[in-house]
Parts: sequence; structure tokens; C-alpha cells
Amino acid sequence: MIELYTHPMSPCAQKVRILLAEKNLQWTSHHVDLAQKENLKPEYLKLNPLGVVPTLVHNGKPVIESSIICEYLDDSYPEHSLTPEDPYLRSKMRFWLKHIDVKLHPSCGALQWPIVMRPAMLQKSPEEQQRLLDMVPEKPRRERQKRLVKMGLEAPDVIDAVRTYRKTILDMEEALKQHEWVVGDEFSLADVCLAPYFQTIYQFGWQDIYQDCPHVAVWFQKCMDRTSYQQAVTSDFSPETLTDLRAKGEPAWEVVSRYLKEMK
Ligand SMILES: N[C@@H](CCC(=O)N[C@@H](CS)C(=O)NCC(=O)O)C(=O)O
Repeated sequence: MIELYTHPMSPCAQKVRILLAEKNLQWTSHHVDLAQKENLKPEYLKLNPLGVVPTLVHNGKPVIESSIICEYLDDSYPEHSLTPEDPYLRSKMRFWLKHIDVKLHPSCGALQWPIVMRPAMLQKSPEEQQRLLDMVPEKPRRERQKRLVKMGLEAPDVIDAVRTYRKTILDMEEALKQHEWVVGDEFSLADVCLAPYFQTIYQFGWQDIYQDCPHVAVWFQKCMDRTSYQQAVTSDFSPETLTDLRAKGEPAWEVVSRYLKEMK
């Protein structure tokens, strides 16, 4: 009844997996091999014309875009709702989801690509790189990926991404000074959808980006302590995977911290 096309390292897919675990729903997993570009194959593009994970297939019907999938699941399985009842809090939750879709998610991609995807791309011939990148359906994502493959951490997208992450963290710190979770005293879809972007920070060992924001640090620890997070995210990061990602993140931190200093 519930199928999810997913990849373990995808923050967007992690959101949906956290929510499925929060709601204790059974689902079938279809692994999409992003390194092999299975997401751009014609049969996958029929399900998700944007060529990205996740895709939910519910009762045979595809639903795409992670925030929309989360709201769809919360509407379809309203028991243990993660959408605030109060319309004002609901509007704040949707503001966070929009911020993530428009700003934080592309920023996360700009930080992940030079470190994880670029080295694999550079193993391929320039013609093959060009062919694969030209297949990306959306122009802004296609152009961004081309810049990130060409320039790595020196691409202008990376400094913008660091600024967006930092601004998000400062805004969250202010919100979390006032209540336990991001939009109030109840855990909501805003927390579900923000937490995976802190997994990216954690996996690269960049927690110093929020060292002056104690409320954010406590919030992320509480997210990680939830059974849903352990089932949906932590279980996919073996000690070897984490060691490998930390090793990749460490040299990149020099660049990230330089950009952070330039902001001051
Ligand atoms: N707005 C989309 C973004 C999805 C997205 O960018 N997914 C990434 C993984 S986190 C992906 O599939 N990337 C494949 C690629 O860019 O080739 C959503 O929220 O679902």
C-alpha cells in the first residue's frame, strides 16, 4: 500500500522515512541508486518527472516532493498528527517547510556535491560527465551541479549555502528559546523536515557551525534520540560510513569555517 523510492543519504528521503516511523506505518522500500543515475532512467522519470528521490507510491498513485509527501501522509493518516491544530502555528510550520524547499535543501546539495558526488563524477570522462549532467531535468539544479563539479568548494553556491545554513541555525535558535520544538511545544513536521539537514552537519563533523547555539544543539540531540530517527536515519550510518564521511568532511571544514568567518 505504501511504497517509497528512496536513498539512505538523501535528506529529502530521510524526512519521509522519519515520518513513516513516527506514524508506525509499514512500507516497502525501493532503493534508487543515485550514483548510477537510476533517478534519471525513463521508468523512474515516469513516476517522478523531476528525477529525484523520494517518490511515494500510495495505493498505486505517485506523490512527489518531500514536503508535499509529508503533508500528504499526515493528512492520510491523521492519527498522531504532526501538523499543529492552531492555524497560526500551522502557518509557521509551512513557512519552515517552504524555507527548506527553496533555500536549505539546495544549500545542503551545494555542500554535499563537492564532497561526495564530485569525486565520483571526476572519475568519468568529460564527455560522460557532460552527458549525465545534461540529463538533469530542471535547469537551476542542472546548472548548479555543473558549477559544483567544475569548481568544487570554490563554487559561489557553496558560500551562499554556508550563509543559508548559518542564518537558518540562528533563526532556529531564536525559535527554540521560546518553545521546545521549532514551532511550539509539540514535535511537528517542521522538526521532521529540518532534522535531516543536521544529519549532514553531523556526518561531516561540522557541529561547530552551531557551537554558539545551545538550543539548536539540544534540539538536534532530542531529534536523534527519537526512535523514529534511529530507525529512519541512524541505522543507515554504519560506523565505517560515518568514519568515511567524517574523513571527507574534515578538509572541507577549513573552507566552510573560512566562509563563516567572512560572514562576521
Ligand atoms: N524538492 C525535492 C528535492 C529532492 C532532491 O533533490 N533529491 C536529491 C537527493 S536529496 C536527488 O534525488 N538528487 C539526485 C540528483 O540530483 O541527481 C524534494 O523535496 O523531494
